Amino acid sequence: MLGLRRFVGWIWRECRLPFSLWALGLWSVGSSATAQEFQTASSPTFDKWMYPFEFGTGGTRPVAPTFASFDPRFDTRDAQFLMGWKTESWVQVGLPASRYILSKVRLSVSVSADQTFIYDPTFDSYRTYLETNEIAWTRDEDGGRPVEIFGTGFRNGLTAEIYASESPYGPVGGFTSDTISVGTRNAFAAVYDTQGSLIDTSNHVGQRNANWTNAPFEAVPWAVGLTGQATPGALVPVNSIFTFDLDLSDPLIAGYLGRALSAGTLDLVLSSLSPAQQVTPGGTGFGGLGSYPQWSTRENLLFNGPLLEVEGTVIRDTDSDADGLPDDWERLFFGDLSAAGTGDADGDGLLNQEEFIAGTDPRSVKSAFRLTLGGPPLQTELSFQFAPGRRYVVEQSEDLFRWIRAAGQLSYPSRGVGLWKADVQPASSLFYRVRVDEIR
Ligand SMILES: [Ca+2]
Ligand SMILES: [Ca+2]
Ligand SMILES: [Ca+2]
Ligand SMILES: [Ca+2]
Repeated sequence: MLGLRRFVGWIWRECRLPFSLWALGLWSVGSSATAQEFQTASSPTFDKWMYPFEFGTGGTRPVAPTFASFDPRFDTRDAQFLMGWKTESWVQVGLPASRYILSKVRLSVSVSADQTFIYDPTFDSYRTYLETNEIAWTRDEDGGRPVEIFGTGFRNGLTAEIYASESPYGPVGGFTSDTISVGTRNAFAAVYDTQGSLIDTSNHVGQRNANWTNAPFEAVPWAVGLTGQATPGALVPVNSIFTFDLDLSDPLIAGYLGRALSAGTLDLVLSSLSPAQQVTPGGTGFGGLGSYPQWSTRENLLFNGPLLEVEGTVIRDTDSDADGLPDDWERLFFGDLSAAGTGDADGDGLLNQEEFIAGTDPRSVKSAFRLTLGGPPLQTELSFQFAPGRRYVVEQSEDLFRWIRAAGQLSYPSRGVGLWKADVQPASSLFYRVRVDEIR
């Protein structure tokens, strides 16, 4: 009798603060300085043109074109532009990713060649890049292709911490094979999938190659480049500045940035699926030589190289009034240290200390860590608001005493929504709780 089964949602608002570790002496006591805001404008520590035939010049050349190839031997995002920053001079490193609360992350990059591509300030669906005879194909209604910013993924043993200007593009050799660059490059433009994993978006519009069998998928960039120096649909003049404001309202993107600041290394990839040839499936190439932009790198002597502006607030561990709320967090949300960890300033039933841990706004009833229980027959679905830089663990119990980790799958189907799904046994009655932790 499915209709009689009853599932009760339960929230485990984990209160094991890092401060308890701190009290044991594992954390050094910081200064009580009041300035927790930070602001920086920085050139990349290194930048690199990522193209299979760059033959060692990728890190030193003054110009980085971005374009697509629809040749099945190459990644569709054939030429990408990687930029990396060491961040330790901007803000203290080593805090949990959740402690870097960002208000602005803006990249500015200048165009180093005159009128080589059409300005498109809006996202183009992957469907507009497919072959016109494919069912999912739709026409690209606006001229040109947007310039896009993505996160950076690494493979072949490389990581953001060790990757540098002289690091190899990909595995050595293979230039005569069919696998020159399909899904092999060491650093690549990446997005989060709905499981919260960072995945390669170099071939998301489809790749007719046995080495890349993924179906096409939508990959929404973290920012689209805008300029005031060209009109949409028109050619872009040399020295135009494109700005990219990263979408900080997406907790997955904010989490990526928080982890980068925690680790002290931030990498971003600039990319555009601009046609490198006249004939582009579903595309809007013009003329006969392709239509793609060229960007000034930090080595460029004529034009300004890339610049990244980052503004935010960092929440350090110091809790001078010992109420379980870091001073910086109290000041950010309340302006002073008068709030108490056990208070509930917005009356939403979540203590200020719980809102700190869950990454919710202690001044807003609408912002709270709550579970919603639902799902079709024989399935349980738990959904909740999720915040950047945190880990969520679902547990279940039959009696509210003995808890075990629940078998199910957590996903992030839409912005800011965590959704956990599991099959359930008929005639059982279970309690669930979700624990949220900062990621150290
Ligand atoms: Ca377009
Ligand atoms: Ca405090
Ligand atoms: Ca509250
Ligand atoms: Ca709240």
